[in-house]
Parts: sequence; C-alpha cells; structure tokens
Amino acid sequence: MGSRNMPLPRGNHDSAARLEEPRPILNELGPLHVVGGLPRVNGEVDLERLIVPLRDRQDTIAAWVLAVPILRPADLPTVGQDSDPLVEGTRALYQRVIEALHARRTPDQGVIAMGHCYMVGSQLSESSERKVMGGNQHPLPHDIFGADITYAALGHLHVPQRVSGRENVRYSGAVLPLSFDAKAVHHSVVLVEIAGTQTTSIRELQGVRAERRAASTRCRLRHLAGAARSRRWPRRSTATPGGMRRPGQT
Ligand SMILES: [Mn+2]
Repeated sequence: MGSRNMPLPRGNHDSAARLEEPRPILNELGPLHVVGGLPRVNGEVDLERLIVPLRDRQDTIAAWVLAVPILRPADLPTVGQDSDPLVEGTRALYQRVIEALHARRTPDQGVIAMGHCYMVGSQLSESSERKVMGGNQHPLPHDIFGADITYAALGHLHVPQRVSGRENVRYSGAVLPLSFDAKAVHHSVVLVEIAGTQTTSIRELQGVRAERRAASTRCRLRHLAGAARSRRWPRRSTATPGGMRRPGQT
C-alpha cells in the first residue's frame, strides 16, 4: 500500500509514559503514530486517537487502523454482571472504537485492527512472555474481531500463528529469539496486501535474520563465578541446530 503512517500502540513491555513523552515530536517528524496508555479526554476514552488512517501512494485513505494498546482491567468499560468483565469489557471497548471508525470511513476502505492481547487457544512461549489480562485467565475469543475487520494484526505472543484457524487474525510473532525455547521458532514477518475491504495476499516471509542470537555456554559453575570476578568470560559455544545441550549432555 505504501502507506506513510505507522501506528505504534503500546505492548505490556513498554512504558506508557516513555512512549507518550516524545509523541508530539515523533508525530511531527515522522510517520509514527504512537499510542501509549489508553488516551482519555475528560475521563472519556479519546476514540479519535485510536483511529489512524492509512494512505496509499496517491495520498488517498485506503484503510483505517484501530491502534489499540495493551488494555488493563481499569481501561475497560463496565459490562453486565453475568459476563466476564475482562473479556466482554475488551469486546465492548473494541466495539466502541469500531463504531467510531465506521462513522468516518467509506464502505470501500479496509479496517485493520491491532491488539496486544492473549487469544483463546493460542500457543505460548512460557519462558519469555509475561502473563496479561488477569494472569492469562481471560483469553479473548477470536470473534472480538468480527466480519467487518479486514485483518487483525496482533502482538504479544512470540510464536507466529493464526488465531482459531482464521487467516486474517494473526500474531506475526517476534523477529528476535527472546528465550532459549524460541531458538526452534521460525522467525518471520507477515506481509498483508489488501484491496478495499478484502485481503488479497497474506504471506509469511521466512528467513528473517535477527542480529541478536541465542547462544549457549558450557562450563563448570565455579569457572563461571571465577570468570565473573576476573571479568573474563568463558568461551562461548553457539548451540547446535535442533536445540540446546542440557547440563551434562555433550
Ligand atoms: Mn507482550
């Protein structure tokens, strides 16, 4: 699409204040549209700041993005007592943003939802992901992103995956190995092309080369302690394909 805008909503590893502080400068200098904490005006959610137009090379608005940051329980609207307040509160908030977006868009413009969240049935990387939304006890169902969503670009989980088998609801995954169990993961990015309200192509681009790599170190503990004291580090050996050696393995 060649858009000049790049929405950047906050994940749970980011500081909302640190993202918000340079926001005016970033918005002025470049294409970044930063959303730190859930924006509010006079106590109400500032829906306008969560809606970002994507312009094509002709400078026409081709699609809109719901740039929703990681949501905390305090961000969510109150829902009926019979329903899960975190799941249905999240659904209600997305619904409000989508309704505000529909009031602005024309029927031929696509809708791309962003979210930093934990979805039902998704694959975790236990050692590198922090638990969100009540300790992962309130996974979100895929139908939070309904038929009026062209594509949902999700963050938080490090393994690239579709959600509930839907091609157009995905985690692109982390491009860096963030723990040793991520060494076996194929890091990738997802290239999505859309025309109007439909996706025309969704491709996982494999072979993303990260500069930072996981490496294993084999040595006796007393040597490691001695090296730390002398500031000399033991020789590092990169892990063999197929995983790390466990202690005692050769
Ligand atoms: Mn996260």
